[in-house]
Amino acid sequence: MERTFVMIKPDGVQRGLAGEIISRFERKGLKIVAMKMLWIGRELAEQHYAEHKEKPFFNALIDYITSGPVVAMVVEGRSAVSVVRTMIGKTNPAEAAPGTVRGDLAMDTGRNVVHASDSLQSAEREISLFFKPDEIFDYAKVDEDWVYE
Ligand code: YYY
Ligand code: MG
Repeated sequence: MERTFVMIKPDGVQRGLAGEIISRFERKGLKIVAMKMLWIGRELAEQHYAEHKEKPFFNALIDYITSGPVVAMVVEGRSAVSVVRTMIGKTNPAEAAPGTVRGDLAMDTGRNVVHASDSLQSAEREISLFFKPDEIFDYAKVDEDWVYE
């Protein structure tokens, strides 16, 4: 099983979409193994988006992601990194397919409601930025035999 990092961004929280987005992952059969609401400071935001430090949109991105509370999660499942990336859709919501979170719920790249790790390596890095090991739970879910053969 893989673990990936998912975050409902400030616009997702402000627009009351947290439940809708969490529901999609639950209904898919993914397991939420950690979750919390937090208000990210600039330092954590800059670490999280370190790969984009030199990009023209970096400052706006940091302003946006620190503009209100977010909901951070660790989501577990078979091929969870790629499954969740497929479910959230392309970075630009105008190009994201219908049926994806961004395709259904957003309009603008700078307000694309959700983050998910883009590789196993990013997932490990991002999970450790946001969660201590004892905030991530190992537990059996009753429907596991009905989700996986
Ligand atoms: O992983 P993902 O969120 O789909 O896109 P990234 O290329 O990692 O960019 C992170 C974040 O930066 C994106 O969700 C919105 C913002 N952004 C932007 O504002 N303008 C761009 N041209 C590209 C990305
Ligand atoms: Mg990314």
